[in-house]
Amino acid sequence: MTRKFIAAAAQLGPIARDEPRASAVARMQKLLIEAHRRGAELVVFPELALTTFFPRWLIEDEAELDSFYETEMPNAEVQPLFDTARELGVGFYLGYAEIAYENGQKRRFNTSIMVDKSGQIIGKYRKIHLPGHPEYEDWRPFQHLEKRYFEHGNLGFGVFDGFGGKLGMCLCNDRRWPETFRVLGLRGAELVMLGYNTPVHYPLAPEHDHLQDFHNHLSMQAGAYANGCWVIGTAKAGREEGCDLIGGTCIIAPTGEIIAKTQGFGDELAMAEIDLDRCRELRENVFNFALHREPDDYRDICAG
Ligand code: CDV
Repeated sequence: MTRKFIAAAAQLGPIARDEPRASAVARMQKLLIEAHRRGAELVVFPELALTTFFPRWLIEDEAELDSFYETEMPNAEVQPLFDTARELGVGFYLGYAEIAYENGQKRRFNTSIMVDKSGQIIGKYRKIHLPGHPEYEDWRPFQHLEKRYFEHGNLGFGVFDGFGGKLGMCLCNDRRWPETFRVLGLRGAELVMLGYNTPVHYPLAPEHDHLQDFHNHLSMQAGAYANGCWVIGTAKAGREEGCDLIGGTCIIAPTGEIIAKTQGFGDELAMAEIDLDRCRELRENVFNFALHREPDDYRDICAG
């Protein structure tokens, strides 16, 4: 059985604070239709793809904050994307802000889902590495309040069956942590999908601003290579509400090579053929975990 298919990383340009869900969904439908026309069976959208990146503001009114979250998936506003994808037989990854009621508690997560070609949700992930700060900090040119607006994800790094292989997910800051890719790799992930919103300006270390694109690719390419898996990383890019977000959306082969990349900062596709069997080039050789890993010497990693 062939384990090859064409995938698209569907970068979104900026989403304005007052842009309705219907508009963001229509933009994603357009990208998905074009990706299908070019042969794609899988489309990867960004983190928090339905709204602007709202953690850049302190929002104290609960109803206003809630307006950036989804309480159901799919819901009426997102259903058209599910319908188009199902009609065309295209699966997708989608990031969004989730409100979940668990044991009578209202909980907030930065979430992604994986949807198969029949429109069924086959996997869910809740962001584990939440960057930023929990309280308003007036010295910053913009806030990064993910630690205020989201709880630590409680689903672990799941690996799901789909597209003839093993699929993993993560979100944005997770890509900077080798542990993310290693845990997914140990669980057999052959393709890791992730969306990101990464400002060019990092207020804590502005001397690294010119390195944002380098660090983006460095971490994803290292994750792909060291685990012998494909990586698709999709940006929300461009100047969003006065804040510049990097682009650099790309598809990375298990060798660590970027084989497709967007060129600009707007709505744009990067596409490539994914051959899941190419993971064996690494996983049966230099990164044959069973033969060459030395976990007894890695214990500090999990010491907490
Ligand atoms: N959305 C993110 O997780 N952004 C972080 C920024 C704040 C550093 C990132 O790792 O890209």
